[in-house]
Amino acid sequence: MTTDASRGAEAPPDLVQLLTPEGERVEHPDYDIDLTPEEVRSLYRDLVLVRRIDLEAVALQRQGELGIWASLLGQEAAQIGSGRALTDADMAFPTYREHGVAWCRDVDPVKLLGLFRGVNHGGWDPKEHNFHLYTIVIGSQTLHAVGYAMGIQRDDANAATIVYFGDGATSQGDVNESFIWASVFNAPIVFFCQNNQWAISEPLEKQTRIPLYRRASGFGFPGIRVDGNDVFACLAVTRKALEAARTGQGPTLVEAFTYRMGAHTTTDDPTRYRVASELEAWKLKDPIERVKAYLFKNEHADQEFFDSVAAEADQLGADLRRRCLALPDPGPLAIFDHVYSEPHALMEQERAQFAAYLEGFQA
Ligand SMILES: Cc1ncc(C[n+]2csc(CCOP(=O)(O)OP(=O)(O)O)c2C)c(N)n1
Ligand SMILES: [Mg+2]
Repeated sequence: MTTDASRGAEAPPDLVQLLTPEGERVEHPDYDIDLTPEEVRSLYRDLVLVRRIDLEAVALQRQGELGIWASLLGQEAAQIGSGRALTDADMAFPTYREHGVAWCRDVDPVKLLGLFRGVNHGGWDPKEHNFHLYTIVIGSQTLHAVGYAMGIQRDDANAATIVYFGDGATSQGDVNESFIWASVFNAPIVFFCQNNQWAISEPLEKQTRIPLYRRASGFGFPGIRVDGNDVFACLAVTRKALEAARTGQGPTLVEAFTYRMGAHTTTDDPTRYRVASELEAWKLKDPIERVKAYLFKNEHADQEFFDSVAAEADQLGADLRRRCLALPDPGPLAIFDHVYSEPHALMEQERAQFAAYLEGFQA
């Protein structure tokens, strides 16, 4: 079966791109962006550091220090571009792979590791960062996000909501229901779909016969496909969609066309279901290399800059490792914390019962 949502090296024609894989800047009539050299260097630094966090986490899992890890390798630009488009007042709802967005929301990466190490039950305070907890139940966060968006709409807040989900999630009922609610209530939300071409071992053509962004028109709001490996384009497109949401123009579906370069998680082996040439073709579209090429070509950064970012990444990796290994195991009663935001009679009762049970071992 063929599909126009090609997974290969060919870029689909309807893709918003502002920076080619070779690092050439291109103009787009609807998506203008004016970035200073310093802003581009800052985006480059973000991309490199989140890739390093991810690499260190994969290594920690391989050494038995994390239970599992869902790698973002290849999706850095989609996450940094969209994450840097958010204002402090905006609210983001992630899946389980949005480590780059977490970075943009100032969530300490060791908190992500704690979750995957199984030493905490949530990770961070969503209110503190305007970044919701990771969600494993595919697509369910889209409904939470629409509810939140309808809330800020009623509060008349100058804010928008963004919700992240994958290509596979678009087949879930929850996601389609959330599209309907957002559409008919004109909710201030951006649906940010990272189409990384795979849902574990299921390829994109098992989810859709048409490009995913075109689904939006059936629900009554705009859809746009952006080069998910182009941090400039992801920033520009998300910024515009968030601004539309904030100014009463309702939802937008952004399909970030990208590729999951690693395994689905560390428990998966993609060599069993996809061919090596596909990965090789996508390596040529690496989201970091094109920004590096752009900075070099335009003499916006010298070798000293690239060396200093690499050194910072090494230091971050080492620091994360040290802090991960030092994370304390929680006491068994911690499982009852934060279940509800306020004291709850049933929780108190269950906590007391479990405490009494544990005391039985201490004779
Ligand atoms: C409701 C539900 N069904 C099935 C699963 C098992 N599952 C975990 S990840 C995944 C694939 C998700 O693919 P996609 O939405 O493309 O996101 P990606 O992992 O590629 O980022 C599935 C089926 C789940 N977690 N929740
Ligand atoms: Mg996917």
